[in-house]
Amino acid sequence: MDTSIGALNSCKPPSSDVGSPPNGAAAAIKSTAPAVVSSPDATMGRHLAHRLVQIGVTDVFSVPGDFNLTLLDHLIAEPGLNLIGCCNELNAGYAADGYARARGVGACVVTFTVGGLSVLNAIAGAYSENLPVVCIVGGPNSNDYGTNRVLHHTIGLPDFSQELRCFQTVTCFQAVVNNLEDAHELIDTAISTALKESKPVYISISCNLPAIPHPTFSREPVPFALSPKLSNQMGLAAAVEAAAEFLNKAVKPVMVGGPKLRVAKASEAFVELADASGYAVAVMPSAKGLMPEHHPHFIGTYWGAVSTAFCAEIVESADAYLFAGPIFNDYSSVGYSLLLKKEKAIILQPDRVVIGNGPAFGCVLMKDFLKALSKRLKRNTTAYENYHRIFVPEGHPLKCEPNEPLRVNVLFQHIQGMLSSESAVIAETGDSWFNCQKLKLPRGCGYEFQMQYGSIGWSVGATLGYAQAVPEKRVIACIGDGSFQVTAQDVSTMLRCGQNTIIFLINNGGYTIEVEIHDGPYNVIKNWNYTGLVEAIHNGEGKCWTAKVLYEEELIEAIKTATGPKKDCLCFIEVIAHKDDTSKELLEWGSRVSAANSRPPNPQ
Ligand SMILES: Cc1ncc(C[n+]2csc(CCOP(=O)(O)OP(=O)(O)O)c2C)c(N)n1
Ligand SMILES: [Mg+2]
Repeated sequence: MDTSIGALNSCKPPSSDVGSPPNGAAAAIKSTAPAVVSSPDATMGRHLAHRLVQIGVTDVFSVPGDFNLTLLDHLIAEPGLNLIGCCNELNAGYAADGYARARGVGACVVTFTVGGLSVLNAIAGAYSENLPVVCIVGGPNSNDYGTNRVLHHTIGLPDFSQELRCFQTVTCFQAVVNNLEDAHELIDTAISTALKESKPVYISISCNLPAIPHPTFSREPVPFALSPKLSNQMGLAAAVEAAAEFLNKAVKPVMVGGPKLRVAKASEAFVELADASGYAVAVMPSAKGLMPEHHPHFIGTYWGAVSTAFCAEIVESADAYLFAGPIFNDYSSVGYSLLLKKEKAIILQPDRVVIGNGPAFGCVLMKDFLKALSKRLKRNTTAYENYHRIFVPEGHPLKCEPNEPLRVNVLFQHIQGMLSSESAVIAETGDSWFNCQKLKLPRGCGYEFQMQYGSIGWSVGATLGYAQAVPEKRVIACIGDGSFQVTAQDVSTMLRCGQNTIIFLINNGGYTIEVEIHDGPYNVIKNWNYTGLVEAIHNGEGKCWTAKVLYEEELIEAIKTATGPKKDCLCFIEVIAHKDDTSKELLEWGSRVSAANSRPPNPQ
């Protein structure tokens, strides 16, 4: 690949026009609550609770600690808000991430430093995926600021800024609320900035302030009216003109959707362009789920050498490609091995268009650009027709023999059969990335994974949060044994919340994805009795069903039970797989990533 393409990614905060809740929560607040708040109730805690509900957060994931207890009292007093206690802060943060993916915004509440530094990794992940997560931390008593006291939960230095400094690089705004005078302003600025920039924010709230009335909180929060970002109309016209000229002279142009379609809120406009142009349409792996796969011109996942069948051939042989919101990192570029040429590419970022080696246009919103371009392109179905002509359907894995151990390909064939508009797939980092990538998503089926940050264990918390945000969907989580060992505890919270997720735990005895990049004894993990662990967590409380499967017949039976008599239960199916039973894509990808990782230093 022309590696310079990766460098075109814009780091600018994406635009957004959010600010109203997805579920009408603001309307509920407005109609039931009087505008004036009685003075004892005019507290920061109540204001924050109201604001959260108003923007669409009806569930907050938290771990209590003495610095946040008073604040939690106010959150639980809010009728529209459900406080969900998690087993640890990392999972609370991942849950807020999963929730934000489904609802558009999420929130978590933790305690000073010990909680803050634990949730940090999840917040960094949310930053990498452009998710607005409001991370609230109960902080020191306001009187302690400016003193040289040493507080508990710190590293023993009279410095309260350590946590704040850690959050500075993984959030787009930080509010340290240690007096009531500017609390209203700081809280509202933080929350509205998260929504506008689609990034996490940090709010630290002194532990002694949430319950004290203050005149700034004497009225119900007025719902945000966030000014939408607008395109520069002249820039838009010029960009569309240049792009239309570029694409209309191409013989077999294609379109490829990237992960920033989400933050640009441009998925619909992308489909509109696909409909109008007739171009073949692919998605990057990290954009799976952002483009309907039942679209008549959909040709699969473009991922260089590990693309779905015939997709790379069509993309890489095109004479022009439009990439909407791509991130070309070392993983998505399969160790920098994509065969793309910058001069053939139009690269769209949420507010920027770059055409080939030529002009660039700023302040042009992706969705405006796509909509305007769809009116200017000549219809050209050549690439799709070529794809259709050369396409040979993938062979289906053979059925396992009666006593043959279950193969991963066969497992995913059965998972494919479970998908519908009422389900959502959560794919953990590991070989599940590759296996889930090949699932064909029916209309309306959700799909989430964390490809940019790729933090193992993310899927357990994210599944908890996603399922809480979309109770009408049945979540199917595919999690490797190594990843599950990181965050397993919060199956407990799923049970507490009465969720009916189906977890496929793929027990292949280790870190198989790492084995394919670089093997060593460190990639073997201690085998657990995973169903036994989940039974122990269940402990007779909540609805839980577990099964351990070694053979295809057992898998079929387990799926039948999970989707039949146990459909209201959290179903945990441990699948025993051979340690070397991997997707073929992982084998190819692993060797290319390994080659990229082991490039020798350049001569000095
Ligand atoms: C927090 C974190 N630590 C370490 C890694 C490195 N890592 C990437 S994948 C992986 C192993 C995943 O193993 P498993 O979940 O069993 O999946 P498999 O590849 O076996 O399917 C590890 C350790 C990571 N991505 N994130
Ligand atoms: Mg594994």
